[in-house]
Amino acid sequence: MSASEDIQIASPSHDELQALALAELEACSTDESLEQWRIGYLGRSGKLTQVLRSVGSLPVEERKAAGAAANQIKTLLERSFEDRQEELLAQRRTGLAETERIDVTLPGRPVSVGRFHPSTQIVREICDAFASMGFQILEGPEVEWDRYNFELLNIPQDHPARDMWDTLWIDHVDDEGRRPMLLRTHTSPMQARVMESQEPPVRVIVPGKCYRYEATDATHESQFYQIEGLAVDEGITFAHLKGTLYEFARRIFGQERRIRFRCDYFPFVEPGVDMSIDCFNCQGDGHLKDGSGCRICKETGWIEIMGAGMVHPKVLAGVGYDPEKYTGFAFGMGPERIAMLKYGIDDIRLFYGNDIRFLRQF
Ligand code: FA5
Repeated sequence: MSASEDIQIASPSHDELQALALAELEACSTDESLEQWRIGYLGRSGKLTQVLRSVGSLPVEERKAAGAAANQIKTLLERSFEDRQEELLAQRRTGLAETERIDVTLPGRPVSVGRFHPSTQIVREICDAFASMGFQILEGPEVEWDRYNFELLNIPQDHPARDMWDTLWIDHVDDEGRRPMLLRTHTSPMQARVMESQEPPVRVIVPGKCYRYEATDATHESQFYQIEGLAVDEGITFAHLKGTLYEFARRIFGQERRIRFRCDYFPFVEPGVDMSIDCFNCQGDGHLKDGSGCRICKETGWIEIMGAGMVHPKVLAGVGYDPEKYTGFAFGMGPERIAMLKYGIDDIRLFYGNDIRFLRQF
């Protein structure tokens, strides 16, 4: 094919080339196809570039018109190419605005934040109440010696009172064939530890885990918290114990609470008592307004919350305090039981059941 046959600038074949180029351009819908189109028409060996190149080989009289016509097409195609590029970009932006649209009016997704375990919360609440009355907060070992858990608390070897605490013993035997270590069954061993390490006046609160070899039920766990209280000084009387626990009960259960002490037996206190508060659910009546029996206090009007008493002189003497000079009071309570009363929880096993639905409520 000769150059003049090939290049017919003003001829219909160039109109066709232009029409074909524009139609193909219109069909390009991706960056890749657009680039292919550009290479195919405007690239170094593109169809239009070839046309332009061949203008030089035309007869002189045709060259000017042919060159002008080819340049016109080139300008048109270049502009069309840019327009199409813009169009595709705009389309993509509109698509993005649709697919990645943010509805600022939607309510936010709740962020799940951690919180303290209900046992920790109630332990802290109780400790705060005593701290504000001037008690110092201390902690002690959970693996304990028989000596502190029992002996120094006036519970010698083979004393029947040991049966009050079903004990988990550590598998270690001493020279006399006895097992001297255990998981503490109460926080009372800290009474002896504190008194051994400091002189009166003593005023401490000891929160901590305790363990008992016990079948679990709605009110008993084999691991649970206790909070111990101890105050020793010259002239401490039972009235101080009553006043302190009265104040505590009112802070935790409300200003209207009444308290009741009844005789109870613990080898390390004399006299020993259990303390109850009047039931906040039925206001001490045993029955609710609709006449139904109160479940919380089992219709008695009273709820037992702790053991307490005046520190036994033998315990004071055992740690080197002079029982003629010093007196003291002590008490021990189960914070989970207190949380159960306060929040109407009917099974203590929920505390260690790891059910997130329960834990989230606190
Ligand atoms: C004692 O452990 C004494 N050390 C308390 C004490 C201290 C008396 C100082 C006098 C002076 P008791 O075994 O009753 O007492 O336990 C005290 C509290 O711990 C109970 O009132 C109860 O709230 C809690 N508790 C006892 N056993 C369990 C258990 N298995 N599960 C959950 N809480 C328990």
